[in-house]
Amino acid sequence: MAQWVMLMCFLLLNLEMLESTTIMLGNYPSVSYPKSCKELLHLYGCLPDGLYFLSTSSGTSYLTFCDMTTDGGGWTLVASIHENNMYGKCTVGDRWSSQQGNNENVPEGDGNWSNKVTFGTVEAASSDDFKNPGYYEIIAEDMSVWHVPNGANVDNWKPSSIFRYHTQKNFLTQYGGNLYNLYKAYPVRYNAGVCHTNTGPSIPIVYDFGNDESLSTLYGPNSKREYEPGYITFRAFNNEKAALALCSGLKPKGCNIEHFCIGGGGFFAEGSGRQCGDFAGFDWNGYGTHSQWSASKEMTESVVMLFYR
Ligand SMILES: *[C@@H]1O[C@H](CO)[C@@H](O)[C@H](O)[C@H]1NC(C)=O
Ligand SMILES: [Ca+2]
Ligand SMILES: [Ca+2]
Repeated sequence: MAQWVMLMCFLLLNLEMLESTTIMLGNYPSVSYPKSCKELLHLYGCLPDGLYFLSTSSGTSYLTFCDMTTDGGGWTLVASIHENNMYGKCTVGDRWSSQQGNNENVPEGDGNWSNKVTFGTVEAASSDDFKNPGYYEIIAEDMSVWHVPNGANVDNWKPSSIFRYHTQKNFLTQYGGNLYNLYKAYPVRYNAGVCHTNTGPSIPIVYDFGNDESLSTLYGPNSKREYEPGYITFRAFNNEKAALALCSGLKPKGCNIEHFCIGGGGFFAEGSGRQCGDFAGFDWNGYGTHSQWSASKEMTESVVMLFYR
């Protein structure tokens, strides 16, 4: 039975690929594409992972990556968080925290977690920050996350991922259907709350590559006693009330979360700015050393890709 489904899928795929060449030929402004990879997959029934055009409700088209196979497929890449310079603390390239220096007067940076500013291109999503209109346009139910080595080619993103997982209980429905709305409710702003009391949602995950143990090879050994693996957590505060946007693969238990959570507001009180940046305090005990609080080199040099379905 499963073999027949696979064969049908394969035949369909080849037919559709022939057809899709004509669609792709003219990317005219009047051409309207589906709004998400999920819609696209529903239209075709079966498609390979890869780059596809999508349209916003106002008719703008954009190219992004669709994961059409994991857990039934239909996952739209909407963002990537890339650390271009761990030594540059809230400087150029820290779009998911602040490019304006560690500054108490800019508690939210420019708020890219909860605004409609877009940046980057899908082809460069493993080499720089990426955010497309899907981030705030698509109304989704679940998320998937990939940690992809910096600079990997599109075809290699999935096979080279060091960690991949997804959620499966439609949690986004409760938070406005996407991160744009979720972060409106849980602002990534310094001093908007305190550790534990004001932690945002922690959602259980299903691993697609990796397991509970992988986390301890990726985040520092001291971090291990500060989290519970098997979750994705949105907006949490550290001991000094710095806001971090996303804790990938875990739920914080302790308050030294800057060593395993990413993104953030514009101010980190501890260490005079040493924790300000897209990957916060991943290098607290040296760059990529994987000793004490420092994340591994593998983790420090991998981009975090966010998908919706
Ligand atoms: C948000 O992204 C824009 C576009 O790249 C950038 O100009 C801005 O500085 C970013 N915000 C922060 C806080 O870095
Ligand atoms: Ca960045
Ligand atoms: Ca940085």
